[in-house]
Amino acid sequence: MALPVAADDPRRTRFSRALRREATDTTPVWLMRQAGRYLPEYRATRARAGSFLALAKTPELACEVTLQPLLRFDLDAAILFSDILTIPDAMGLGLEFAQGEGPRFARPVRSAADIAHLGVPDPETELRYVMDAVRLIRHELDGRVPLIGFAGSPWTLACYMVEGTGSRDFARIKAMAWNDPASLHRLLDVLARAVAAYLAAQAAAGAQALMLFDTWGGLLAPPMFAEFSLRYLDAIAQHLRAHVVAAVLPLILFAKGVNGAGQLEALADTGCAALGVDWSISLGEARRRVGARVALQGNLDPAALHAQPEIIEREVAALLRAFGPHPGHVFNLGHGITPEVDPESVAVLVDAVHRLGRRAVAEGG
Ligand code: 1CP
Repeated sequence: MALPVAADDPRRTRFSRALRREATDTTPVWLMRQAGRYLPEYRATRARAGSFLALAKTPELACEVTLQPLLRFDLDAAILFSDILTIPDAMGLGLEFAQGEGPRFARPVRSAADIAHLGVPDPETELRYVMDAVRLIRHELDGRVPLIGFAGSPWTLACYMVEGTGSRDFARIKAMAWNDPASLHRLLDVLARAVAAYLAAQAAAGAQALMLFDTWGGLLAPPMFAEFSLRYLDAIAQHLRAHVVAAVLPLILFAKGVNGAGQLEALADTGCAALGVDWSISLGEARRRVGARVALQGNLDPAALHAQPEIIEREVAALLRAFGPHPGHVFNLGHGITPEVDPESVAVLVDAVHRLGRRAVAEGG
């Protein structure tokens, strides 16, 4: 496999340096869901595995699909191939993915008694397949680019656990937030402990950056976001700072749809290294709001990958300009790549970021 690079290759460190807001030769780029259905080789490996879950639970295959986008594109980070729903699965909810549908739990969490039964899974036994995948990927990457480990936020995991499946509005958990907040807090508390242990174990297994996905944080109005999501993101960040290995790793918080009313500032106050930003706010405004305290990761509309190559380049240039000539930008989409994207468009995007990012960096200093 043609992955290893020379000891002084900037790709080894560009991403980590940008997260620490240090100068880089050009803007680093990786893409959420960079390993996934838009790649024919991913679809072939998944067919060989038999199902998405078999793929995620077999470390050799998870490693193979993690590396697939890196063999095609000049990306600056790898992200562990797994899913946020591994934790509720390990808690005993019975995760299934029906062909062509989203996730579904056989035993969703609906009552105080259901919540009382949940325990914190031991990452090195019940989630051993994830840790084995992290170790194997690190070995195969051989230092070419850093590996990102990740987990879902307690709120986002609870959304799926209470609803039992994906949803547009997750009405059941919102009803619980109003009608039985004490039970919901018990659920979020056990999830925060599980997520913290899981991320710390990924760090110990070799992950070099950690990312928390709060995909559904934006369903909550600001006071409820503070109470039911931010509070637990904060608890996890604090826990990781006390962990011998995780403490030195950059933590990226991505809370989709959460840009208003001081929320970005509050997320930065957790002490995280970087904020993932969706495309509903300009990077320039996000930066003005949080200052130089954290790096920013984002935030191209994923649908821009359906545009003509010249338009993709134009959008990349506009986004680099919006961030401005400062260190501390990791280029990404504002959410995951969709399955219909042409891989050629991803090549155009990655190339444009590196080419135009050099100029953006040079103008800065
Ligand atoms: O059919 C398939 O092959 C399954 C599609 C798929 C993939 C490629 C799922 C099912 N999960 C994944 C991988 C995955 N999931 C990664 C891998 C690393 C990467 O390349 O980025 C990551 C980071 C996730 C995280 C994830 N899973 C999130 C948070 C990020 C986000 O996209 O908002 C969420 C909400 C999930 C749940 C989930 N898993 C899979 C699907 C289709 C969904 C979404 C369901 C819904 O619409 O609610």
